[in-house]
Amino acid sequence: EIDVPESHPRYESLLTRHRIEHGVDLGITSRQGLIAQGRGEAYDYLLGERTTESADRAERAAAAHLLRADHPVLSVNGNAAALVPGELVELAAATGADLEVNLFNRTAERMERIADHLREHGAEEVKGLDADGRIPGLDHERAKVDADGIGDADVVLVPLEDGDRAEALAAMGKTELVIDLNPLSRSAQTATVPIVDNIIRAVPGITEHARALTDASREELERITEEFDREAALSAAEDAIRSGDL
Ligand code: PTJ
Repeated sequence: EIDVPESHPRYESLLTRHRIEHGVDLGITSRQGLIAQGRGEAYDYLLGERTTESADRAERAAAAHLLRADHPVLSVNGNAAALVPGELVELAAATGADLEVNLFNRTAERMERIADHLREHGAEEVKGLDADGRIPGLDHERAKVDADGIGDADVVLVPLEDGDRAEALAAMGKTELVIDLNPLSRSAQTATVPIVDNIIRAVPGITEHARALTDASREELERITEEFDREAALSAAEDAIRSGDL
């Protein structure tokens, strides 16, 4: 593991970097994933490397959507798999969601390695390898999904998504929960629930809310999802960045 004292002011950030680097070494994370992480870190720094109150509300709304869904699916790419594999397995268990590997830079080898990595972290079933469904309006590789996975889902959690695919999934009428530290990114802008938080904190945050809401009535879950204000969440994130109030 990594030799950084926990008291180091940038401990979490250094640990995260190490996980991403390790992900590249394991053939899970793409080299572009390193660049994406750097971009995310810059926003996280500006947000004070914390879950804002507004992001916490978004995490609660995301949990309510997952619990309400007929068929929720958590989409997993190379960065998510390297950073929060066990946490994604826990969220899937807490909400009854499927896990599906869906890659921007898709290769058969990375698909297999990510699926294995999730299984090593406790996943029973991992979707994405059949690739017998398609997202309309996208070029070939990124469009591949499982017909009985994302293809059939009504609610999809897409962490660190690229804008085109986020838009195409939204165009299919799916409820999209997006984790992205950049509130101005197209994926955050098109999401039903934009969660502007580091995936490292966001996934355990959604799980915690899902556990607290396990016994909530259908009406209560509906109220939470309906009361969520996506525009307010996006402007709160932008305000937090601009205020420089670290
Ligand atoms: O594994 P693959 O092949 O599917 O590729 C995945 C990446 C992430 C490389 C690919 O989807 C990509 O290039 O994404 P982008 O366009 O760089 O977008 C990534 C977004 O995620 C950016 O807006 C970043 O700010 C954000 N981001 C990066 N790291 C984190 C993050 N958001 C939350 N938590 C992070 N740790």
